[in-house]
Amino acid sequence: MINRRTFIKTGTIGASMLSVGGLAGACADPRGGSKTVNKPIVISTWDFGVAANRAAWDILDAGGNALDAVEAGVRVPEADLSNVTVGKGGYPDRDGHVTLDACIMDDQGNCGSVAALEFIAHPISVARLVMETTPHVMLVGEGALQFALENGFEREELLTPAGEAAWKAWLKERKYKPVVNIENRSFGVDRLPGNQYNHDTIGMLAIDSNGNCSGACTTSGMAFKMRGRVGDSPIIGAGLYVDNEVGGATATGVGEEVIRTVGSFLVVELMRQGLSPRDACQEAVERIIKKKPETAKEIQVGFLALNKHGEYGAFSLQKGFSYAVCDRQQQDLLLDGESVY
Ligand code: SD4
Repeated sequence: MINRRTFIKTGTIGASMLSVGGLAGACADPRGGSKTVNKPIVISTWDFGVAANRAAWDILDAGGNALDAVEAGVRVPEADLSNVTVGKGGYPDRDGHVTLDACIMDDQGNCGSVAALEFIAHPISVARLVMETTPHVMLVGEGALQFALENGFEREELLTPAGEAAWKAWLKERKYKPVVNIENRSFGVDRLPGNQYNHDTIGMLAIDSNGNCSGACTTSGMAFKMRGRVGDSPIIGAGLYVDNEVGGATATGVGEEVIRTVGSFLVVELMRQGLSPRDACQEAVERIIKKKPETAKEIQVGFLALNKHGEYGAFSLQKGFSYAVCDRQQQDLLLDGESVY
């Protein structure tokens, strides 16, 4: 069954009606003709995407580029201590260590990534530095920390008293079972420490006024994961993928299933074949069900996509996957994507 709940907090139109922005330009349509481009635009996952989009929008609105916008945007939840699974304040792994994953990708196909990074509050900026100053794409663990410190990032404790309390509560039962939609504040789930199982990622995609697309993705991953566990979020093609000819996609939810299907790359390739962002996301979700039908009933995975025309869409396994949109027409739009269950 397809569920659709659409909350428009401000603004006028929903994703299905979207096509043009106030300062639209023309763009070659691979299927022939030319299509109006809705730009600039930024979209991101979950309720906290609204605040993150605002920071990105400030840059886009001033004519800045999409790469700067997505980095600035996702730094907002990274710095938000009330957010228990992105950046500082994120829940730790099962041994009490907060480890962060992030990646970033620009319109030239450049990308950078860090995984299992400790003691650095803004992994997205470290990922960008990996992209821009090293011959590599990905640094992990100790090496990523060393690189960050050598480049002037401050070493700080990321485990907050709230995170520690949640971890100690979790230790009593030691059960690893991610809760569906814990990210969605309007979904009636208490996000405070008593709520033991948490997962949460911000994925953000933007097109700037030059029509160029970039994306960023950052998370502390699944709460109480095994030490050393890395999810989809820092993996290019899984948690995030951008191809400036087509658009971009990002994922949230149980990363193991996203990695198995190379989800974000799949969404972008499906858009290349002509699918709308929403339909491409649906197809990627259905691929997960096809591979693991029983697991898929129990978990959440959501995809969010933006094509070169500035059209966007989302689809998830379970209902309740919210995403935020900001363009010339509406700055604080919060929508709920469709879902399978
Ligand atoms: C992970 N995909 O580490 C992340 C977690 C997440 O919403 O997105 N939660 O698997």
